Amino acid sequence: MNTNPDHIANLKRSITDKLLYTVGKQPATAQPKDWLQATALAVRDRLVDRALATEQAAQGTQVKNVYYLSIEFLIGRAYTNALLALDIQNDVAQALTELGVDSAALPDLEHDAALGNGGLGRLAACFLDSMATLGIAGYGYGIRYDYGMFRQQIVDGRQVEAPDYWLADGNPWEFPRPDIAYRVRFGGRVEQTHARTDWIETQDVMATAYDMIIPGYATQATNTLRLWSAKATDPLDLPAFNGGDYVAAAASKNLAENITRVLYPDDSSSAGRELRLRQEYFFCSASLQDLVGRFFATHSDVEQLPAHVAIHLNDTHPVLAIPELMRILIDEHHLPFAQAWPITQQVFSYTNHTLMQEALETWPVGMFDAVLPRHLQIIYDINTAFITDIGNRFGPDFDLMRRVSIIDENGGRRVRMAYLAVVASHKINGVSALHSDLMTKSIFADFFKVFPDRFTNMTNGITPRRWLAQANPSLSSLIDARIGATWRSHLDQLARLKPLADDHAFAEAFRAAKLVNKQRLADWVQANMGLTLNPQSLFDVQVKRIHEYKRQLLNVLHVITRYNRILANPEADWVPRTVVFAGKAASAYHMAKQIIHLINDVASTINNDVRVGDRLKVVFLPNYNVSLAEIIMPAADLSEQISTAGTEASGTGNMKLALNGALTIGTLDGANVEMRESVGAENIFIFGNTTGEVAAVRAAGYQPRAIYEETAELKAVLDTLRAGAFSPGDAARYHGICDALLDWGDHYLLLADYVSYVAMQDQVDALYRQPDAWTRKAILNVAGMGVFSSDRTIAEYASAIWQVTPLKV
Ligand code: 26Q
Repeated sequence: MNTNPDHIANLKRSITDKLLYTVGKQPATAQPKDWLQATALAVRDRLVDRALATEQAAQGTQVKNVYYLSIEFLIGRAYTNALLALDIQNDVAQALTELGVDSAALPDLEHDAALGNGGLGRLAACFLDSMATLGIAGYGYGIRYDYGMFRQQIVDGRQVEAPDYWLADGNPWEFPRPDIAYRVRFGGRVEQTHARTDWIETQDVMATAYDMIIPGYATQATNTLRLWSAKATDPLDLPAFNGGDYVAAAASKNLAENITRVLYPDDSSSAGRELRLRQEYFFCSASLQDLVGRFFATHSDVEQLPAHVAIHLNDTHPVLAIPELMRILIDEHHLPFAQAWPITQQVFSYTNHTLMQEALETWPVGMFDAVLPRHLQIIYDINTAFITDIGNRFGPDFDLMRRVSIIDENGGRRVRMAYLAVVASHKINGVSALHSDLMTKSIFADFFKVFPDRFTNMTNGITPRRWLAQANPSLSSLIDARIGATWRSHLDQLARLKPLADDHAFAEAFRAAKLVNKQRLADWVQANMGLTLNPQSLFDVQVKRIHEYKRQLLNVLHVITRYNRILANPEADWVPRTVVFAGKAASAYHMAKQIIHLINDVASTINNDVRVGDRLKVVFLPNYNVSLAEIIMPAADLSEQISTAGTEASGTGNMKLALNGALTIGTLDGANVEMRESVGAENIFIFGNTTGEVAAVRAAGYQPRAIYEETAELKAVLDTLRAGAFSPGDAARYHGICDALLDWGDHYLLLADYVSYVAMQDQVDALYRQPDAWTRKAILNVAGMGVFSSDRTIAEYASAIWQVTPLKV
């Protein structure tokens, strides 16, 4: 990371060249944005050199390619990440300084690529980073949305959605490939003549490719993320245009191109919208045409496909890739079904990310037939072959056949996408040990009996490059000074920090680094919200999508409890706390939006109550995204991971926070279970009902109102909420929330966990009063997080699922 005069001279020349000849600006008049654009392009050239080297290394070799299909890639910013990968942060900073530019101001001018909702999309981005770093020949395939995840504004305490114009200043990181374009067909009808099947009279849209280079760390290797954008087949509807109706002519073009206009901002319910189905097929079809074409460019024997191609389905959103491959093999390469099917099964694998019924994708057969008639036929054929096989193996168990059928015949007929994924994949994995276990006992219990060997676990991970090296320079340099710098690509080396937990000087420096990061967040809040935070207070952080199962509301119940206690006993020795929330609600999710409103109402009540003073502050940070997460994660003392046991598949924010030295307060849910094992049970605050206890509580006839009646503090909290203490002039505002907890069954068992949660929060305070003991545990958390690198996760996928070996560049 030392600066090199030759490099700096070269960089200065390429940056000014880009500024002049590509951006078209003079140094004297260029704005910071222009300099960012020019610098990004200069940096990109260096990535291109690496991409070409990677391509050359792969040439002629018969490596197996991994294709990671995901409808979301939540990448965030690329600039700082590219500098880190190329190890030229200091050179670029120096070059810009010599050019008279404030280099520190540039990163924040870049728009986030927010092409995802949350955990699933961010996981895909971490996986690309790790595949490149490990030298796995991989491609990401997804959608280039014109508008990514909406921008969240908070107006009068409520979430208001605004469009995300992420491409407004252009995107220096993408390479448009107008020559790489595929026709994607929709609708029409299927004509069967003898041995031939024709799908005809379709409405077509072109998919055009945009590539992004994904650099690996400490390697020359790069991978490609190929995103598809919809383009009308004809520039304009010519008959309409010639008939004089210019507007109609342009409208049909818009209709086709609407397919990739916007990301669905919903991560929790399958609304069954036809445009969503079209998005899914659009990117699956383009990706399959592309990769099958790449295979046949160098091979002629289709039986060799599974030896050279692994296709991974990130949840069910890309499941249409299965019937699409079958269609290509049968209709275009004239394979019989019985030959195409085993090839397909060897190629595909599938990750499940949720057990929640309402998030499982199913499509009405009628809609499916109208949009993809040929694929529906193929799915029927797959289902028939599968059910016949079940009959042969298990006898005429018609109830089992009905239960596992890809077509749900209960009520309106629907295609069950998860079942299609399971039937067509040779491996199916969950994303944490607990989740993978529950998966085989709940939604896939019947399939687990039928295909026990297909099911496996791949515990999630996060990239240490973005989530420690990049986001937390102060802690990173401290770690470097003690154990060297190679943890960036060998995160298990963090275990070498364990002995330092008792090293006084290290602990002091660790605390100082945390304080720097807390000050940085406080500065952000001051600048963006005009609110002053005390960096000496305990920063208690819950940042994630807003959802009932994640129980932000339980956190709020604790905040109000604490508020009531402070008012009752202001002179007690309070540990000052700042409770930080951030996260977006799906735009149609009423209860989640109510929770945001409540957090903001509680925040303004408490923050403006002079009796509280510095003892408690509450803040809801607007527009949570990857870039904001990079500021929040390093600043947290306490990480809230408090979902009802059995509901959070893994969580990855839990890993980011602990890696940055936060202690976790959490339930035994998702990857929290494995985090407890790694960091030691004495270094994590676990509370609440376990999965088994949750089931028992429900089975015994859960009575939240009884808990309310017998828990005086809880009763006081809900009574003040109902009385309108946080919504002056609108007492009814939170009656719905109170009713959901007391009268509608408290589906996520907040009240059942309330007492143990609040008691555990008292223990958190007690520990925070002992800075040495706290810091010791925080260091042991960092030291124990090595296993949660996405490099480990991807190495496991590579050997156990994809059967690929890294390629050395
Ligand atoms: C489905 C149909 C229609 C519209 C939208 C969707 C949709 C989109 C996104 C459904 C779900 C998602 C995203 C799910 C998700 O982010 N799941 C999270 O995945 C993480 C990575 O494995 C886990 O850590 C989290 O526990 C899990 O909630």
